[in-house]
Amino acid sequence: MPAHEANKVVTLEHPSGATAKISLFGATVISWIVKDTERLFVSKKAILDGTKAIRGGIPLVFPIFGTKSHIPLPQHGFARNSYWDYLGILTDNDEVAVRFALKDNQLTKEQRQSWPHSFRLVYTVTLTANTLKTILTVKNEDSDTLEFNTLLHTYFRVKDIANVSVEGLNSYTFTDKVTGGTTDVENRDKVTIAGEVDRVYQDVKDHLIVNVGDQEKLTIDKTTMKDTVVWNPWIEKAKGMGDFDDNEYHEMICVEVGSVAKWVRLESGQTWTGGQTISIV
Ligand code: TA6
Repeated sequence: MPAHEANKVVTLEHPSGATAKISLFGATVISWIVKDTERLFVSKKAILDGTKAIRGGIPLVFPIFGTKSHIPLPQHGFARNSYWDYLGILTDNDEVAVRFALKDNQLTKEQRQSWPHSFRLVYTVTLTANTLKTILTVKNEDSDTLEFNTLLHTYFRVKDIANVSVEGLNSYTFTDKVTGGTTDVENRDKVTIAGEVDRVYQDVKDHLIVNVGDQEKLTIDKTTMKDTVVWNPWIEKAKGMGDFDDNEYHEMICVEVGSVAKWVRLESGQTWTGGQTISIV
C-alpha cells in the first residue's frame, strides 16, 4: 500500500536549485521556488491543519467547479479537501516528479452519497529548472458514465497587482461572476486588474502569458483544459475571507486552467488526462 501520511509535505529538489512542495492534503502544491524566488502565493492566514482547503498554491478542483444544486458537495468539490495517497518520487537527470492518488474509497460516506462514482485520480507534479507541470488523470472505474469539472486553481505571487496583466484572452467569450453571470467578449490584448475580477473565459487557446511585474513573465501551457478563470477578490471579498489577509489581494492573481464551462463526460473504463505546464520565461 502506498504511504498515506496525513499533514505531510513532499519536497521536490532539482539540481538547478528549483524546489516545490506539495501537501498530501488536497495534493496541493504550496510552494514553487525558481531562482530563489517563490512563484506561488499562499495566504499568511491559510489554514494548514486539514480542516479547510489551503488558501493558495495550486488547489485541485474536482469533481465540481463552484457549487451545483444537484450535487451537494462543498464548493469546488472534495479533491482539495481530501488526503491523497503518496505514490512515490521519480527522478531522471533533468526532471523530478512525484505522484499522488485519490480513490472513491478514500472519501467520506457523505461525499460518496453526493457523488456516487467509482473513480481513481492520479496527480503528477513534475519540476525542472524553470518549469512546473501538474497533470491529472481521471479514470472512470464505474459501470456508468460520469461527468465532472476540474480546474487547477493556481495562485501566482506578484509584487503589486497594479503591474500585472494576462495575455492570450483577447476575443474569447467570458462569463462574469462579478456582474451576476453575464457574458461578454474580451477585447484587450492585456487583461489588467483594477477591481474584483472573477471570469470564466471559455474555449481558450492553450498558451497564456502572465506578466507579474518587474519585466518578469510566466507562461501557462495547458492541455485538455478548455477554459481559463481569472480571479482577484479585491478589497471587499478579501475582507470577507477569514483565511486571507485584507491586503493580500495586492500580492496575488489567480489564473486557473480547467474544464468548467461544460461537464467532461467519461464513459465507463475511460481515462481523461489534462493539466498545465507553467514556465518562468
Ligand atoms: O476561481 C474563482 C472562484 O470560483 C471565485 O468565485 C472564488 O469563490 C474563488 O474561486 C475561491 O473559492 P474558495 O472556495 O477557494 O474560497
